[in-house]
Amino acid sequence: MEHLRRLVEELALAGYQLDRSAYNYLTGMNEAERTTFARNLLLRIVQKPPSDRILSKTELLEMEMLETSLHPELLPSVATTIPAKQIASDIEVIKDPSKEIGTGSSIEDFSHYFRDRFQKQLGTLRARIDTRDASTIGVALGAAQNEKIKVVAMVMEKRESQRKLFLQIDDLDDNATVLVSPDERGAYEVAQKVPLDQVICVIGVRAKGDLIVAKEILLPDIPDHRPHVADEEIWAVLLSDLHVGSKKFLADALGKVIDWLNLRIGAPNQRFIAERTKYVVVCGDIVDGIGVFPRQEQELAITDLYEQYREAAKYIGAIPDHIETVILPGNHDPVRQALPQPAIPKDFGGPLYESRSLISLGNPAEVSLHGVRLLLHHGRSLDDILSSLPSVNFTQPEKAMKLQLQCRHLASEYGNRTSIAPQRVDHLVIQNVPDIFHSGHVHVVKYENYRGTQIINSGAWQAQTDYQRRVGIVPTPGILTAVNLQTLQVRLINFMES
Ligand code: D5M
Ligand code: FE
Ligand code: ZN
Repeated sequence: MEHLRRLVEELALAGYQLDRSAYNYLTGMNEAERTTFARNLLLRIVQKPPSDRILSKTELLEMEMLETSLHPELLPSVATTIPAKQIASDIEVIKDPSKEIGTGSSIEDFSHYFRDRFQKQLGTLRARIDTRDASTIGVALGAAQNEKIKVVAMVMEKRESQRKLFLQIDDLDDNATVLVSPDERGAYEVAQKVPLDQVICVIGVRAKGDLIVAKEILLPDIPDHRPHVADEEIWAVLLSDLHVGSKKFLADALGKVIDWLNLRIGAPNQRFIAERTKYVVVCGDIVDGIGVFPRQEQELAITDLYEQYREAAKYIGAIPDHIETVILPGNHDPVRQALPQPAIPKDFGGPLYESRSLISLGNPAEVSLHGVRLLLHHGRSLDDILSSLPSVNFTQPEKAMKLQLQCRHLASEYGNRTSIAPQRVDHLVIQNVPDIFHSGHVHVVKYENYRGTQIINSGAWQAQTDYQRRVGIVPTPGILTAVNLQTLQVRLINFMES
């Protein structure tokens, strides 16, 4: 009778009711017959909606005669089985900084940190055919004037003079000055966008003094690649920036997401995704927090951190049990601000942890879902990158994320608004090429495929804040991003619409 109840519910959602004759007709069937009948019935209703809202047995029989021609993707399932329940979860945590975070920040750690960053990025560049033979700055400066040279070094300083860019570079042993003229267009464009403290390869010629004239500048970059994909059709829902506790938190929209995941609402093609959703990943800013910026209390509906998590737990706890849920902290969650951040602690986040089983990771983290590798990062450093990238604005987080992939680093510049804790190792280097790179923070939904990696910024569930209005930031809240792990195709569902 469970199936019959679901059919009645689905019909009600579509605006139809069964009269007694129709109900009796259905209860007279056996379970298997009823399942098939129900599936076809819903399909026909989508295809050729009956004019009468109350369906009798006669109408059911008439509809049974109609041919169906819908695409199988649109099959509204009154499924006896929900695909995501049938498929076992396949999740592996590849990297979680939580376990490795030390106290850090001694002078020794600081030099260790940069040495580790340099070595890792040098390793990436050495793996490339075109940069394999790069030398040190010392060797390059020993070359004769006008001789061709190729060095790997870190950008320490950037300045502009008479339309030319000058990069001060350092390879931990020596330093040099690189002159980049706008006439070398490719090199100039890279020099413009390269963040400070980024490791690059400079190809050029030796000039006087400590000067190198650049012909080409290469970032470590990711190779054009074929991503890993899942064997079967399974979807992951990517969320971020819930900001529960803020006056601008969109409770109705997020409530609808939960209803949709529980198959209570949604058009057939949206339901199709919910039925195949095996993972929900929440990439930080779960709550709005307390004291994150001056006078934030004026923007809070819930002024107690624990209560904010208690409210958030109502949503997280209502995600169906068969969906694995991964959470990360953002800059509004109560963990240290410096990257890498540890997982949300149990003392504040208690209600979340009690609400369901969770995979709670630090920021940034890496997981594999059915073999698909995801790099997860809240995205605080996107502010720094977006404000310094020429001809890019805050509505283009995907462009900043693309630059992070090219730099193979999540926050190259040290000492800007994004604080970095100098650990002995640099957790922010992108060592593995991700198949999906997921961030939030900017509150603007955008996605783009870059060399086989699906870049996704998952927007927010908070309407425009007063701060954002003052500085002219227009977010795109209430739009959900879902990704098919078999194809890496992205689908957006707008939960602000009814
Ligand atoms: O950040 C959401 C977006 O808004 C992100 O692009 C930064 C920007 N933002 C929001 N509040 C501030 C303040 N007070 N200063 C600077 N930038 C801000 P979120 O992490 O959700 O606050
Ligand atoms: Fe946010
Ligand atoms: Zn944020």
